[in-house]
Amino acid sequence: MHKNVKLLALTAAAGIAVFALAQWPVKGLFAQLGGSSLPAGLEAIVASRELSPDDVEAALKTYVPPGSYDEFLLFASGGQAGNIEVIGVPSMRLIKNIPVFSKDSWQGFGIGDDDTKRLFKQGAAAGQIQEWGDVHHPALSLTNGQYDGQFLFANDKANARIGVVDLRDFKVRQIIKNPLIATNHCGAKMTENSEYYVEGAQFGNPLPFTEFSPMSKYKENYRGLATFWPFDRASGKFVTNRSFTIELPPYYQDLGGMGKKISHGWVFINTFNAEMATPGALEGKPAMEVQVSQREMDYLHVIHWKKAEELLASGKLPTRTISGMKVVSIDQAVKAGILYNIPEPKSPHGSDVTPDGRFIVVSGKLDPHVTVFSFDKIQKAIASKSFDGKDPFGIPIIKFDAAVEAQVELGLGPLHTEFDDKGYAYTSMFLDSSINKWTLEKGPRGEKPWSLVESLPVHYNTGHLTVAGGDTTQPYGKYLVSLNKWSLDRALPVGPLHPQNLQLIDISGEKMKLLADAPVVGEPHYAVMAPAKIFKPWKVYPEVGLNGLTLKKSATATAPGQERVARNGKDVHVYMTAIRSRFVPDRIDVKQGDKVHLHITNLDRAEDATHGFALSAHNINLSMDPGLTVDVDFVADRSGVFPFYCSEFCSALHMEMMGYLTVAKGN
Ligand code: K7E
Ligand code: CUA
Repeated sequence: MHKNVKLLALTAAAGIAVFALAQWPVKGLFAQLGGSSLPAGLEAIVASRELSPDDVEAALKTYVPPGSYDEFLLFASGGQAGNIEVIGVPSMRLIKNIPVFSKDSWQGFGIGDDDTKRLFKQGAAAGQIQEWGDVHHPALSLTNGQYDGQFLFANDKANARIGVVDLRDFKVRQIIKNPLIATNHCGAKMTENSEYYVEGAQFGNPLPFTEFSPMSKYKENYRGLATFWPFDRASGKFVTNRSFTIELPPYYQDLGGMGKKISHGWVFINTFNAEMATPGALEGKPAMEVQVSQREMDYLHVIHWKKAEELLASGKLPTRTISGMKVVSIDQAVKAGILYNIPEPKSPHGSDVTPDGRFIVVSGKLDPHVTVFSFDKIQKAIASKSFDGKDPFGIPIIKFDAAVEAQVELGLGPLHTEFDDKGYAYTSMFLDSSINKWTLEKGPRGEKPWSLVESLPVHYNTGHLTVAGGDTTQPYGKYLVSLNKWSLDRALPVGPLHPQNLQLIDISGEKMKLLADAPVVGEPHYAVMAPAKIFKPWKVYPEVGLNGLTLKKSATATAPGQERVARNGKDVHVYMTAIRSRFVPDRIDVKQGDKVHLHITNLDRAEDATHGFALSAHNINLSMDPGLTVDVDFVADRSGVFPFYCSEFCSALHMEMMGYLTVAKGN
């Protein structure tokens, strides 16, 4: 069956080639396949759909026959939708949504269950539960600088939080909130062996942000920072009480490039607003966009975190505790030789380290070049104290000329850079709406070093791009996805809010080739892409009665035959099981004012036998994957009769999988 499909596709390609020979200028694939005969019908399809040879080639390259799988998985940030979308490549089909900071009623995430309540509580900001997030930078866990398929991390720019997704079940296990800062950005990058997740602030604020200080004291009292959160692979969690933070000036810390191989132990975080401007439009101040673009240069922070870690371990680096966080002051960081600045051109954004760790590529949004710094030169400049004075906070400024390796003119609005397996670099050009391919120190096909090779238009205003493994020590290459901010005419009109547009680009050949448009939900920022085969997710949970958050046997798991209702004063505990196609018990009779604790165990062991639990008029929908025990608490505060039912169509008798909650009037 499978073989036949492939055979058909091949014959189709061959056949189309003949047709193409007759109709269009002959190119690539068609030239190679010419001479075969065209199966009946295919010629008509190509003609009626008005497909060009390029279209047909793209179709054949992206077509994944029914029942077959994609080669890569793309984890794309859903931006202010607060989620991560898992997309198959090359088909660009949405395979899964992972809710991280925002609710998702399909997965019963945040729709009443105790586990999400606990998670959201971990992620409370200034004491308030936040039910959404702004995901910018997903990151995969690394072993020796390469994706290991175990964990996925995502930052929430809006609330300076980080979520950990366990890739055994593609679910969030932990949300941490940085108590010092309101917003983050540079995060979502892991060190080479997932030792630390590095979180940088975005907008300056007093430390902590919950202390008021007037804007007029911005320079004195506002700060930025970089927090190093140690990740413990065994527990799959951040060990928050072992974190350390390096205080930074109140420039806006933006993206960070993580050192690799020879530069392992260092992180390179760019900043903007070295002007330290503050808003005040009504007081006659120019707009922030004007104030923040005054200077020719901002600063790239160069941080030796490995040395900080060592000095902290031996007690040689003084810290103070703020809001429970261990903070190294700017002064101490400078004194210890772990913090430097390098000037970087106008409105910097991306900071990306080459796979060999030798170069750091920085893009200034308002500079037509990308600037390439050499790690080796930075080391030499530090050793020889090749400094250009200090910034207002006493941080030594490494001489630009001493650190720069090359400036490559690419065009307008360069943002982010990634690398392929052949030695090319690719930069997203926001203003030019293109992906620009360029050479590093060697042109893989003999091109000039440090030079633009090719520019491919994208639609439109690309933000990030991602190459498969493009931020690791060993990129896979083959595919590149451009994550575009505007879509304009790229999708059928569906009202004034357009879908955002991802575009799949084939980078395996000499020329880049646009293969597909893929509209997505939410604002796409960064994405990471890895071969599907590195992931080994469970098909069902390994045992029955697991708690979905701890993955340990739940204290409230209920074995078949053990279903019961236990009343303790006003607390009513219901130990329920779900199995195709019934709930036991299927009637819950309580009095108004009772506190109901439902504990539902899905006893099914079959793959995909998920049950739901939707309770009318109580804002509750649970999702119980096979093996899970899910808990929910609520007060039966209104009298009445409330049906509950399974909200996953699980069997032929799914419609009958129901019950009633009856609430008698209290007195
Ligand atoms: Cu360029 Cu927040 Cu990564 Cu968006 S950031 S594009
Ligand atoms: Cu269980 Cu439908």
